[in-house]
Amino acid sequence: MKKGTLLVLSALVILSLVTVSCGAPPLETYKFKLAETHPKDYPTEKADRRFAELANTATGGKFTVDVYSAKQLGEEKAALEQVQLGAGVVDITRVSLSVFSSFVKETEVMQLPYLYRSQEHMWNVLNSPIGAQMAAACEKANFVFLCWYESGSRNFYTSKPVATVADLKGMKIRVQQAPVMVSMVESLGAVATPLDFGAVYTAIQSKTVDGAENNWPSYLSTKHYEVAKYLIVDEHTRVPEIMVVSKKVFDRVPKAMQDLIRKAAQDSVTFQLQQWNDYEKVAEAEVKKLGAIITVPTAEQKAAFQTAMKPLYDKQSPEAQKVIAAIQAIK
Ligand code: GTR
Repeated sequence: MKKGTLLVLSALVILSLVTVSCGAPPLETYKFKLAETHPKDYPTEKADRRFAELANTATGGKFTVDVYSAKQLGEEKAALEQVQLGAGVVDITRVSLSVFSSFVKETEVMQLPYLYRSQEHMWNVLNSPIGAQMAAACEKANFVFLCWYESGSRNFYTSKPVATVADLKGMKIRVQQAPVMVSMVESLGAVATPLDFGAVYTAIQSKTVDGAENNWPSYLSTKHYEVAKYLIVDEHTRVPEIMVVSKKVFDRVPKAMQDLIRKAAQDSVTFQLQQWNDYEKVAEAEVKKLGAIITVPTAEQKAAFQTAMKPLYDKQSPEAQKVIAAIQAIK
């Protein structure tokens, strides 16, 4: 090798060593995919995007979340399976705790009918050590908890008029894929049909089922009011929404960045709650305008729903009974 060439090469080696030792730390960036079942601008979808924005800003652009709404990455159960697997198809998902509970048994208790006295009570529970206990339980199933979101209360709606518990007897009701939801509908003498969210409209239309149950915003966004226009405001459950990230994927993110991501998720909660409370009222008014026939049960009729669902509490394990008692004791 010529002397000149050798000199140039040595200079390049020295230069690169200087760059490595004195230069900026390696720029490592992460891009996660988030699966959301709801369409664009639904309160949870808006909150997913707020979380993505907050996390991106907090990490100086190093962490990006792409939100795939309207089940582009699959229905909730399938999305959870992917998150659990951690193969990079779905990294984060926002789902209903009902669907989630079949993956993390401890959380089942959090969706029992008439468990929370109000929205405020539910949030006091979620923000208490019980909420933290549920969040920690996710890790055993390869999920890392990010945050809870609001989802209001759920009512039954059917293609035939329903005013009392007795009217539901023998009716086929779609439920989320969750054992507690199946037992709940069975406790009313109805037949539970677990189905994916996206299959419900056609199932009612084709008379595979006689009805379903959900909150006001989902009743509107899915247009279920078109095929099941009788809604009874029995408010049987308050089921929190949950956002989780794949443990396998999240473990690859540096600890300091993980903390910023968790904080960003927490910081999106107030925004989601506000969006929810506003949209819930809009949705209720809208479905009424669009022809839904709403029955508000008397206190006595509503109590009959509660009484019919009581056996579900007795069926709970001793550990779940303890959680129920602790929840009831929270103000
Ligand atoms: C909605 C919830 C969805 C989905 C749906 C269902 O209220 O936001 O995530 O679980 O209910 O009934 O499948």
